[in-house]
Order: sequence, then structure tokens, then C-alpha cells
Amino acid sequence: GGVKTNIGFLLNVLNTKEFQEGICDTGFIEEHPELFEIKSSKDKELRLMKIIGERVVNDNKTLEKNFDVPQVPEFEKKNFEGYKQIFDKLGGDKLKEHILKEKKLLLTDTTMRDAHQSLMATRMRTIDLVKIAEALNYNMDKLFSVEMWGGATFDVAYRFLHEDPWERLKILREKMPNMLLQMLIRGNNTVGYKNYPDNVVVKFIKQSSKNGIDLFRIFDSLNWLPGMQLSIDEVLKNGKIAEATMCYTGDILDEYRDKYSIKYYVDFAKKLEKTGAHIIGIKDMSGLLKPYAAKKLIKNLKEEIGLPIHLHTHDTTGNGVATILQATEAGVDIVDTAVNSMSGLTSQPALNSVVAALKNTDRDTEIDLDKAEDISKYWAAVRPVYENFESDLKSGTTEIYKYEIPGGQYSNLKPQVESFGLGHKFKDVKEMYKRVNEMVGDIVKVTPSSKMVGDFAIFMVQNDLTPENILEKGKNLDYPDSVMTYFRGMMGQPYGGFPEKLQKMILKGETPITVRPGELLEDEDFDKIKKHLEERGIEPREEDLISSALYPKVFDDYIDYIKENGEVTKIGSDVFFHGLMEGESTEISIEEGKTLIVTLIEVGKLLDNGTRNLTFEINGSRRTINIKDET
Ligand code: 3PY
Ligand code: ZN
Repeated sequence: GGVKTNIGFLLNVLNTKEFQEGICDTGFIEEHPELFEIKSSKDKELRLMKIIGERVVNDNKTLEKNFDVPQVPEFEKKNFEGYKQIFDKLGGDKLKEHILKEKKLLLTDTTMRDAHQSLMATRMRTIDLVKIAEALNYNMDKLFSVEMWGGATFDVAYRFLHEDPWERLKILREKMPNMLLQMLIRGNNTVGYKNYPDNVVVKFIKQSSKNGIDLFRIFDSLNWLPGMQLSIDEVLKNGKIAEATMCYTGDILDEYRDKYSIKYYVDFAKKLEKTGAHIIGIKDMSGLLKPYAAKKLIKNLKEEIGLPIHLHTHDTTGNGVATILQATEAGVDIVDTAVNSMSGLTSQPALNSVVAALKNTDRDTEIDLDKAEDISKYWAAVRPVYENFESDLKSGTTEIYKYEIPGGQYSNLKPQVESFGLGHKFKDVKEMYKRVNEMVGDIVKVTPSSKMVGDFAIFMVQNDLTPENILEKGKNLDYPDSVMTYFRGMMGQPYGGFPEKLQKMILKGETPITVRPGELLEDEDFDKIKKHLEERGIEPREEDLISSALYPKVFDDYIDYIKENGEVTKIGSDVFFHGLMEGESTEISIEEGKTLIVTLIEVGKLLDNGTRNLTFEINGSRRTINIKDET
């Protein structure tokens, strides 16, 4: 099959159970020379030919591609006081005062994290982020922060890109000295799908702080404070900015839907304020916060809360910029946007559009629109390389107000449903998503609780279950892992409690927990992990121990991949995802001062033994490699 099928397959894998339970980089390689039994540059060439050859033969034969080279705008490496310097000078508590006094609307650029997580299944590679990082730092000097880490990026980097996310953080830190670097952390679930032991959470936050994260957006997938408290405390201990975040669901304008009322949010914000956090985040992961609801919510919060308010939303309904402008009128301090060419649909509202809208008003962002446009052009040229990971959503859809599916999940739900052979029942699954939400008591839906609702909905459709018949018909069934975890109380406690009858039926006599899972989980044994990784042939850094604690199998697989294939991060994304066409060349800088010019000369005929010979020219010398044709 062509590339479509294969990427579709990857998307399916992304949604399998294995994936949900759970970039080789220069730094990693330098610190792990043991991964390279083969060191000569001839062998590096051979490995590159093998990786590119595999793509050409097995992924890509039919794709006609013609990608523009993304242009990095010019920038001047000037000295200036960005928000990073202001924070380093003032510390979190005074930074908070500083933000409150700002007249202009402050912007966070989410392009490097949530935008590609929500548009293209989190597949953006470090090489594409790094290329634009300095231009962003120097040309977008008025930005408040850059969200570039956390959420799903950690896992996907290892799993699908064969990259080390810690290296991504280190390089971006170096390239963006004036920007506050921001990450998304799922409370005790950190960057995973389940609660981890407390010592894992502590180590993770410490190392992330040390490697360059300034601002942690901390949320709990059920808005359950105990699920966030440890993270908030640790961020404060490490001297970083704690953004305690409430997830928005429901509709505060609808008086018949009163579980998540304005009072609910104001009360929760007051609790968050008491934790000592510096900023209150509103995380509208599904884009449900309608423009006039935003106005009402922000107005009430500004009256009742003494902390800056940072609004995050998605544009899935098409109302995103309007929501931001209403929030701005009501006095919101900071908002999330993505550079235009990476905005809209399931991503964030458009940065450039917001900048333009506020010019010559008293909340002018002071961002240079021409420079922002040049950054947007860079991303516009990067985006087509990732097209196979995009959903087929072509316009905003108001059905999201009904289904309440988060941006990231929406773009993945269809391939997930298809992977269960239920593609023709996609609409039924969406309807069931809504009904499952009601059945479990109308809960906050964001990773990982959203995944539970999605898995449950698919399971219901698969087994012809309905909320009306499940207590009878569902008695003897084995429920998906995420559903079990949820009803055991291992994701925390939902506001309003569990539906008892359903919980009893699903747990079949098992007693659920009512305390914080971290109180019951044994501390992770890091010595054991160290030994395990040593046995696997590496001398683990602190970062590796943490990654292995978070994703044991994914990390092992990553190590094995690097051992076998060597470094892949230096390969351009067009070639990494699409290979080369006959006659096409690419430059790969394999180390400081050493660039390979690789040209694919010829793809040979299919041989009797099911392989093909591929001829390359590398820096002028011809070499041939034999690749098995699996198509
Ligand atoms: C994440 O947890 O990765 C999210 O972005 C949820 O919205
Ligand atoms: Zn989001």
C-alpha cells in the first residue's frame, strides 16, 4: 500500500491499548556512545540508507510529493528583557503582580505543543521545532510564553519519532533564551495515562525544571484538587511558575445544565488560589467555552480571584477568536493562540488574527504582525509534510457543543473507531460518547478521563449496550482497562461521585478506592530501573530513569530502535516521513561540520527473493543497499 495506508495504520496503533498504556537525538547519542557498536561514518551512511530505503520501498512508492523548503525568517540576536528575564529577576510571586499590572493582552504560542497535538496526532519532530526557535525568540519578543512540551508530546516522541523528548527540551531552552517555556502536566498522571507513584511525579518535575521548563500548567482530568496538589507543591519547591488549572465543561450560559455552573468554577478557582499557585488556568480542551460564557466567566473570576487568569481554548467550533476577544474585554490576562497556519479547527484560535484584531485598542498585544506572518509562513511550509496525520475535518463544527470531545481526541477518534472495524458507526460512537458521559454522571472529559469515555462508548457500540440495558446486559462482560481504572478510583474522584449501581456492576465485587491513588501506590524503585537499563546496554541518565518509570516498554523499544538504526533526528521530516524519489537529494548534517548529500539514484526491480536494490550516491560515492519489499 501507499503512504496513506501506512500512516492510517500508525494512527490506529496510536489508539490501541498498547499505545495508550504507555527521536533519537544528538545529546542522547553523545551521552550514550554505548549504543553505537558501529562507529565509522561508512556505517552511519549504511544505516541512513537503510532507514530511507525502508521508507522508499515499503511506505511510499506511490506518493508524488513536492514540498516547499520552509523559510526561516531573518532575525537579529539582540539582548532584550523577555518574560523569561522578568521571571528570573522577580520570581513567581512578583511575576504574578507584574502580569496583573500589564495592560496589553499577553499571548502564549502553543504551536510547538497543543497545535500539532490537536492537528496532526502530535507528530511534529524536533528538527522542525528547532529550526524556527531562534526566530520565534527574537522576532516575537512580546510573547508571554511558548508551550512546547508535555501532554502527549513526551510519549509520542519516543514511540513514533524515535526521539528523546528531554533533548527537545534542552535544545529549545538553548535556542529560546528570552521565552518562558511552558509545559502541560496532567497532575499525578504527569505525561502519562495513569496515576504514578509520588516519587515519580517529584523526580519528573524536578528534572523538567532543571532542564528548562519555567511554567507548569497543572490540571487534573476530573478537576479533583488532590490529583494536582503534589504537582503544584513540587513546582513551587523548584522555584517555577505554577499555573493551577481548571478544566471547563458544560455551558455556564445554560441554566438547565447546572452541574458545572459559574459558582462551581469560581469556587474551584478559589481553592486553586489557596494552593499558592501563581496563575489560574482555564483549560477549555474541547472548545465549549462560548464567547459570552467566556465574558461571564472571566468577569466573575476577575472579581473574586487575585491571580492572573490564563485562558486556553480550542477552535473546533469556529468560535475560538470570538471567545478570546470576549475574554479580553472581560479582563483576561493571558490567552493561548497558535500561529495562524497551525491554528483553527481542533487546534488553538489564530495568533495573528488576535494580534490584528487588537491593534489600536487598549489591549494591543504589541506583537509585530509582519514578523508573526513570517513565522506563520514557515509553519505553512512545514505542515504539508505531516498531512497524512491530519483529520479530514475541513471546517469548524458546532456538533462539538453536543458531543464535548476534546480537540486532540476528536482528531483521533475516527481512526480509533475504524481500528475496531466500526468505521461505518462513527456517528453512533459520537452519540454514545455523549450518552456515556451522561450515564457516568456528566464528568470532566480530558486526558485520561476523556479516553475512558471514548473507550467506553466504543465498547457499548461494539456490544450493543445502551445506558438502559447495561445493568442487565453488561453484567458478565470484561470492560476496557481505562473503564476499570476509572471505576476503581484510580483516576481520582469525580465531582458528584460515581454512579453506584454501574460501578458495582463493573467492578464485580472489587472495592473502589476513595483516597488519592498516590497514597496507595508503592514508590518506584529507581535502582531497579537503573539495573534494568544497564542490562539493556545503556548507562542511564536521570532523564532515562524517569522515562523508563513513566513508559517502561516504550522506553525499552526506543533504546532497541536506536541500537539497531542509529540516529534519525537529523534526517529532514520530508525524507523521514516520505523517503526520496528517484533523482532527489537531501542534506543530512550528521555531526558538527559533517554534512552528507544523499541522492537516491535508482530503485531496482523486485527480485525473486522479494527484495530490491537501491542505489544511492552519498557525497559523490555510489553505494547500493538491498531492502526487503513488504508491500
Ligand atoms: C493533554 O493532556 O495532552 C491535553 O492536551 C489534554 O487536553
Ligand atoms: Zn488543549
